[in-house]
Amino acid sequence: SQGQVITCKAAVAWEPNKPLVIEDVQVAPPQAGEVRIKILYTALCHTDAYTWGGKDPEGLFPCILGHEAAGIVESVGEGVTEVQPGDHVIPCYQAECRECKFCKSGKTNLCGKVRAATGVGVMMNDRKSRFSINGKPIYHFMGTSTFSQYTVVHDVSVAKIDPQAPLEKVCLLGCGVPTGLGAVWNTAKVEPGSIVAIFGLGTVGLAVAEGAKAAGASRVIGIDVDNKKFDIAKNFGVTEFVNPKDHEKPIQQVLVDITDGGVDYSFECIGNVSVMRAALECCHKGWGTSVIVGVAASGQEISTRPFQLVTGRVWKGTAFGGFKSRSQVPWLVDKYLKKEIKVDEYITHNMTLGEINEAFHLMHEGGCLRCVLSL
Ligand code: NAD
Ligand code: AHE
Ligand code: ZN
Repeated sequence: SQGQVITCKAAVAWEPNKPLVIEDVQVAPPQAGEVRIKILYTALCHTDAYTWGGKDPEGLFPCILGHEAAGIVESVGEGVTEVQPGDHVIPCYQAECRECKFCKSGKTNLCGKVRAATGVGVMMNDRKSRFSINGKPIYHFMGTSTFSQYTVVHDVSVAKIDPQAPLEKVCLLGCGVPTGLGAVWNTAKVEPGSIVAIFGLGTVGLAVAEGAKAAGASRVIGIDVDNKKFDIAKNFGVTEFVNPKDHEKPIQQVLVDITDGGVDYSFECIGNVSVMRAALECCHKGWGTSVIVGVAASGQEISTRPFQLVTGRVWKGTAFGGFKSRSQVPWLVDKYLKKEIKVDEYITHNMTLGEINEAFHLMHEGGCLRCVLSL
């Protein structure tokens, strides 16, 4: 099939909030600097639901969503040297070219090489999509579009991994788990003995808990509106649970009261701007740092009294946990193979691509962390 158009099944989002439709999609061959991947497994992340829900200012329709996946390289375009057909890979929505101003700064994992194209659903070369249905173009999403049996991505967005790793598990290392671990290890740099608060105990929040435990945090306080989360959260390192609904006082006050003045580090893993404010304001005066991980809807803005920052609290954010994708995803896969990080524990459901709409519904149920679809 190299050099040929492939027709395969993909879940197409025609319009915001309308059920995805499994369509026969034509996937063009990879051009220079591009890689065509046979996707074998993809999970659903809350960000897919956010874009599908019309809340993403970069959301374009019709598109093929999906960004947490694993597969095998089918073919490569001209000039691609780092992967070849047969390689096991994880697509990375945060690219790493190692040449741009961002990559060379040593200060960030963000990469500037292809971001302008991935933000508008096309490929860099010709600013066109490689997906079409009977000649009608379908937009890419986040430079990954993994809800398709075949996808085309930029070579700077492909992490080559150990072929012994089970793809049906390590697909999670494409987003949620690294984001939570990295928020703790790379962005906040939590020290042993720290008090940590985590708002939102989905996959991202639980990975923050796992990272905090590994970093030697003395207390890991999980905050969620769903009581069912606590039993699950204990297995990931959460030591205390607070449900804001059980309290009359603002949640930041509750946390300040139980921590002798506030937490050392807090993480917002929901995407709710009023919770982001609470997460900042529950931090200890003088040094407490709050990391925004959740993605807020279009038009939403954060606010607090500037005095919160004047008195030493720090507000930060993180994308993909600050991990350099092509370099560090293979390292995370190796850590999983050595049983140094969890992955299996976040997978609560397994389904097929054809059941993707049910999988999206499951995301709103407390019992679902990650649902992995086989393609
Ligand atoms: P999820 O839906 O599985 O988890 C969210 C949790 O928040 C749920 O347990 C829910 O009960 C809880 N919650 C909702 N409202 C709450 C409230 N007001 N107070 C307390 N808890 C509340 O989502 P996820 O897949 O874990 O993703 C979490 C967030 O992180 C999303 O916004 C997602 O878009 C974002 N995200 C960001 C990055 C990044 O790189 N920055 C990467 C992955 C995901
Ligand atoms: N498109 C949105 C922002 C979405 C967003 O912030 N995405 C995160 C990853 S979420 C993964 O589940 C991210 O990495 N952002 C950095 C980047 O380069 O996109 C908007 O508001 O426009
Ligand atoms: Zn994600």
